[in-house]
This record gives sequence, structure tokens and C-alpha cells, in this order.
Amino acid sequence: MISTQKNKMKNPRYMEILQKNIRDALSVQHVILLESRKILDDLRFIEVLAPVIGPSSDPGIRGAKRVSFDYYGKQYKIMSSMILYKQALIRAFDNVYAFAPNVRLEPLANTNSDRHLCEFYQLDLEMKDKTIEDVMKITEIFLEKLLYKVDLLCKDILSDYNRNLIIPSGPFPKIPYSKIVDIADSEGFPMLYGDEIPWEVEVELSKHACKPFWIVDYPAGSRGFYYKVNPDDPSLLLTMDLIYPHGFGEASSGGERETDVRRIHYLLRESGENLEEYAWYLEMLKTDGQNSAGLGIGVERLTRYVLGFDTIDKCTAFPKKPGVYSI
Ligand code: ASN
Repeated sequence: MISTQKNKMKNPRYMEILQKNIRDALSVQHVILLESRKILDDLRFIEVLAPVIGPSSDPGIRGAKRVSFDYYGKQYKIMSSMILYKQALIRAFDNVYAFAPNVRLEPLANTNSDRHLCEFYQLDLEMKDKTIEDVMKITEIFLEKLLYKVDLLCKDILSDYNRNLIIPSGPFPKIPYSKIVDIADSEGFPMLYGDEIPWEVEVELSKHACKPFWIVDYPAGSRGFYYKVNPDDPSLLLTMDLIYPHGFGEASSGGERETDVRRIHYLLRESGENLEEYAWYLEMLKTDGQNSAGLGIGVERLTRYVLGFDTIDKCTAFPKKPGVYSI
């Protein structure tokens, strides 16, 4: 909360960041950033600096709103995800990554969520000419190496929280979306085929898991326009989510990129998007589209998982919770 002389907050954030738990989270996050860079460098990824603003940004953000503002008389967006820009960058390099800021005005219903922030960072990866299967394999290798190093280097901090971090090795189990629909039904959260998976169901599944797992085979039309239709079964999309075990929920989402401009055009128009915002993207795909696949790993969620913390707001210096006015 903003504090004034008259209305001083008891615990302003600039005081809270002196607390042990927040300093520990930021120290662990520092190691996550440092070791991720080393591992990705070994895997021959190049780091790029992410754009923060632009004419278009990801509209497929689960009920959250994007921030628009006037940019010299034109409408610009603050990045909700750099997905479209990753597809541009992959034309210049084989493998790219960025620690990219994402701003998403989450629904107020997520104010007390243990996993939602309106401003967060995503470790975005994109790989040229790779399939969804390749991305899952590389992510499994990356996570195993990273968690091993973070566990080793942050041993003392983790032991202060009795955190016994399990280092998972691939392949992680893959659960098809259709099976989740059945499970949701039996757990008392009926959902229609094609709906987003309710958070409650995701957390329940996560609680019962002792290793990260993938959710795959989402139905066509259920997710972002930039995910490719499975050529072997056009009723499905080549997209996946990664879920942490022990109740920590979603770690990542990604997939193989759609290159069929006509389909993208149709989906954008159908969802009421302003096509002008996407003119550069459609033009790029039309003239020099590139097959690629990738995913984004939430950095604060990863930090929370490593430490086993109850809420995500402890895993960033200046958390922005939906509807809460804070510094
Ligand atoms: N990071 C995701 C991807 O790479 C997109 C997103 O964040 N919405 O597919």
C-alpha cells in the first residue's frame, strides 16, 4: 500500500522485504536466475531482452485483462506475454530465451489465490524447428539440472524451511486433457470438454502427484490462437501445461506454434480481436513464418515451489495482487 505521512501503513513492503522469509526467497531466486542462465547457455540458447510494450500482446491469458495505453496517438499494450515476439526472434536464432515481464490484470476472484500476481516474470524459451515432444524433453533436462543446482547451492536456506526438494528426472508423466475432464467430474468440479481446467482440479491433481507432470492433448479452440493443430488429429492442439507436484499447481504452458495464417486470422476475428494490432505478426508469418515450439516457466511460481512457500507474494520483492493498491 502507498503510505503517506497521515496514513502510515503498519507493514509497508519496503519494511517487509527485510524479513527473513522474503530475503530468503529473493536469494533463492537469484540462484535460480543465475543457474538457469548457465544451463541454457550450455544448451546453446541465447538470451534476449524482452520487449515490454508493443502494438499487440497475448490475448489468451485465462480471464485476465491486458493493459492498453496511448502511445503517441496509437494504442499499445504492456506485454501480457512475449509469445508473438519469441516467434519473431526465432527467425534469427535457433534457440532463444528471456526473463520476460508479464502484466495481466487478473480477475478479482484471484486476489487471495496463492499463485496469481498481476505482474510476474516468465522464463520464456523458444526453439526453431522443434516439436512439442522436443520441448518437453529439453524442459525436463533443464528442470532436473536447475533443481539439482538450486538444492545444492541453497541447502542452508531450504533446511530452515524443512524443504526436502525432490529432484525429478524425465520423462515426466503425460495426462491427456480428456482424462482431466473425467477426474474433474469425479472430484465434484464438473467441466465441459473444451473448458479451462478449474484451478481447484489442477491443485487436487497436483496434490496427488509426487513428480511434475504434463497435461497434453487440449482440444482445438480451447487455448491461444498460436498453438498448432495436431496434424494427426485436428481435434487436438499441440500444447501442454506442466504441473508441479505436492499441490503447487501450474509451472508452465507452451506448445508448437501455428503457422497457418488463415486459421490464425479466423481465430483472431472470431474472438473479437482487433486484427490491425496483429498486422505485423500476420505479415511475418505470411512472408517468413518459421516452425518453432517453446514454453514459459513462471519465475515466482518456481521460487515458491523450490522453497515450498504457501503464497507467491513472498517470492517477489514488490507483489501486485489483483485489486490491491501496492508499491
Ligand atoms: N509462454 C506461453 C508459451 O510460450 C504463452 C503464454 O505465456 N501465454 O506458449
